[in-house]
Amino acid sequence: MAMIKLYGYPRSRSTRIVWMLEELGIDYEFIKIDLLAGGGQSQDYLKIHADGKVPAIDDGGFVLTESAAIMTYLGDKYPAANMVPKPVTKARATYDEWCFFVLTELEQPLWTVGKHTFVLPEDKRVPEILQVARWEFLKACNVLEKKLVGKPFALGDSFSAIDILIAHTLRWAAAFKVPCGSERLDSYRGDMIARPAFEQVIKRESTES
Ligand SMILES: N[C@@H](CCC(=O)N[C@@H](CS)C(=O)NCC(=O)O)C(=O)O
Repeated sequence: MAMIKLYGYPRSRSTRIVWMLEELGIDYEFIKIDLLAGGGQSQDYLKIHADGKVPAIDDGGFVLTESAAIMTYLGDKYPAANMVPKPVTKARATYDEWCFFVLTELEQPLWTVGKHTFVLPEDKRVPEILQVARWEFLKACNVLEKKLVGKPFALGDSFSAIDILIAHTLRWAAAFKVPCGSERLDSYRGDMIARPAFEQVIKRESTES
């Protein structure tokens, strides 16, 4: 069976997939798309990802993009690791709820801050948006804190792909110097990144840099 190919760039959203693959214990080929050197816009890579972004995977000819979709696909494909609840269950519906919450409520305002401070070309940045985006992020963090009350992990007692999605987003917030305003979320993030699989992520990404 062909090894899964992961198209990524260190410390980007492809880190979520590296983490997922390390938790699953699956061998994979990391193909670095050098975003800073314009690698995403090469004609070859645009055939894999129409917008030239990472992550993307190629699993024996099946190409998939979008970090949360890839994590869910991998969790379904390797169910023994219990990283994604079985399809057509209430647990899966709750998992989907978490995915959409993280991507649309938590990540979205944070990414707005990122885009308007260092990602977009300077002439496209709108500094006035930063204050409201930071406020929206804090509001989402407040909801996240409530959703985690009494639980070590998002889905309850066991670690799942959702924890990767959340911890990765909170780590970005710390790197972007956007406060989450919550000691609980700081300690949750610390607990998640203390996992041995995350140590592997750091090692793998440093060899690919
Ligand atoms: N919604 C996508 C977002 C992917 C995305 O924006 N990736 C960034 C890196 S974190 C990228 O490739 N940016 C390069 C570009 O915008 O050209 C996902 O979650 O996979």
